[in-house]
Amino acid sequence: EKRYKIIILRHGESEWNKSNLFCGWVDVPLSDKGKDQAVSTANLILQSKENFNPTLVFTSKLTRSCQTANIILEKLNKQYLDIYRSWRLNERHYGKLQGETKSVILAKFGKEKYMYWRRAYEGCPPPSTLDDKFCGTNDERYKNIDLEPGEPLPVAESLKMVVHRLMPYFNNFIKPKLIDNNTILIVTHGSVVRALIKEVYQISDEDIININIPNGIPMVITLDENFEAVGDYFYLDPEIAKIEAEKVARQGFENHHK
Ligand code: DG2
Repeated sequence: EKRYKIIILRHGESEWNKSNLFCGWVDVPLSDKGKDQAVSTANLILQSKENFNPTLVFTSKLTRSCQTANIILEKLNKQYLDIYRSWRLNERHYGKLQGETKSVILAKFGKEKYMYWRRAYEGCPPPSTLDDKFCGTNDERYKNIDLEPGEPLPVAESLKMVVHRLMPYFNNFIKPKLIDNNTILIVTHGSVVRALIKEVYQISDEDIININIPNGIPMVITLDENFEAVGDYFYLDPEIAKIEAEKVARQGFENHHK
């Protein structure tokens, strides 16, 4: 039978992942470690027994995702592949938290609120404003983009809001492309990976809270010809993915003065 493969990943470590800042729509580049992670990502794809052959690429409009995809394609010797970039694959807009240090927000608002904003399905951070220097939305790359009539660009989003802006793009744009391109590569962000697997695997609002996405480790989603999930998703390096996902979960809680 026909099987479609989606190789999806969160970009490599960004400068702000490294310094534990809420990033969202702020356009921060990869750290040196993030660039190395992108090379490792490509090696995982090349070394996989499944002989993955991605023929089309999707990224967000944010530099850290574009950079990661470019490095992967260079390593795969596939720099000629077409790339589609959409704001619908952008990280969740983190509202007023963008530019703030995670441990500071945790100390100021407490664990419950901090984890609600980071991980609850309906947890929406306080909104930013278009004149905030860290808002990110008011940038030329978001002029003339695909918006439904009356659909505003976000100034704060919950994971649920990401699902709502992502799924029309996945269903109406990505799925038809899967028919001609058996295997695609999507380089995106933590919240977008969570949003997509929540929908594809019908993960409950409670269970999605505990899912953290590591930087730069490819995850494989297999769909049948009706775009239904076949088996579970898996990481190409499950051991490292588990260790790194636990670190993401602990972000903000670690003691920096040790
Ligand atoms: C991180 C996720 O997004 O932060 O916006 O700070 O995937 O673009 O690095 P990404 C951010 P957490 O939700 O894990 O705190």
